Amino acid sequence: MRILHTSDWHIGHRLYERSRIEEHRQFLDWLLKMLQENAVDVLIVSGDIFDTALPSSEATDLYYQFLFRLYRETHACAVITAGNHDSPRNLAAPREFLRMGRIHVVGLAAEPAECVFTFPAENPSVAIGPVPYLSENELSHISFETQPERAERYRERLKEFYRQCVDCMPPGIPKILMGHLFVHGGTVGDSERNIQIGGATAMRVTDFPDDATYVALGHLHRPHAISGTSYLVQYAGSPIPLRFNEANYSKKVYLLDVSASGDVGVEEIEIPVFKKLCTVTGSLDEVRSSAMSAEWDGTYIQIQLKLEQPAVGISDEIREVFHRHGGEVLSVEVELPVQAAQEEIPIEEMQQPIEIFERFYQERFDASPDELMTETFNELLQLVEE
Ligand SMILES: [Mn+2]
Repeated sequence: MRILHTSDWHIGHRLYERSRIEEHRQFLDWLLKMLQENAVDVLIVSGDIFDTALPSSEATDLYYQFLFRLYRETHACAVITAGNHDSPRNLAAPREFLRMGRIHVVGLAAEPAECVFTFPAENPSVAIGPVPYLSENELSHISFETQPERAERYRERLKEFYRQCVDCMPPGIPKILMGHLFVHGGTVGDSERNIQIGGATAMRVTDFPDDATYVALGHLHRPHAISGTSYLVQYAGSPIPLRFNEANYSKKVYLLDVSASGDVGVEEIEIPVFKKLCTVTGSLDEVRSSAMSAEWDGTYIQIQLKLEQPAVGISDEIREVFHRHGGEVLSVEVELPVQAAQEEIPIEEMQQPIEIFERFYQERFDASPDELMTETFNELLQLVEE
């Protein structure tokens, strides 16, 4: 059984007001070719199909055109879940209709049994558990519950949900679970909205059932695996960089070869770069000279400019010089010298949270925290530790 795992398409995304629709169009064309060339049986997309809950007609059109071509030009089925960016109701609204085209969409899931699909229809050789993003807001309200208690309750609920989902699957066949959530140990960028790192919306990798075969995650935008289980648990990442700092690693999809006995072969397929994103850092002279010394055709550029003092009109000048060389500057960030030199202390050298707090306070407010402040911090710390 060949399964292709991808996630976090974020169709309709804009970067500094620039539409990314052409990049998404090229990605989906490329994906279709991959599905054909590799004779993929099931495409799984682990959430964040769209960038917003109410995507534009252009974004919606591109998505449904892709699904139509998937149906007509490949023999693949698809399993698609909602992520935290999607409206689960809107995404799943046409599900009965899409089912006729071998496309299964799960938006909201009240019951684990709703998250079980088997392929092929006759004589299934793999079960897929498309668990969508489950909002913490769906937890019933408990008065006087602390945030850590709530986070723990959420985690228990997810764990139980996955357990029951696997229990609903036919025995003896490989079990592929999907999820759109933060798993402890994951590498976080800055474009994944609405995750409370290390707090709520987080699971431990060992919370997934022992008898899973593979966990196909979405939510974090860098493709990477989380260690700690006997089977693979990995994020596919977003197919296009959603921020400049996502442009310095390759984007991927995972092609899985799942044998009847549950062995999983994984091939990482690198996604081509459809639009170059580049960050240029340096002094004004350095930035000017890099504008002139390279080919910038069609590149989106972010400038991190180091200045000795504020300078008026500098960003227009920089935009202009890159523009003359074919590049488009989307953002100019100016970095000015800070008053006091801030030496960096490696985190591992600071044993006590209170030391870190005092240091932070000193740097931020140029004074030591008073007794009340220190006391409050300690109280807070104790709460967190409990
Ligand atoms: Mn995402």
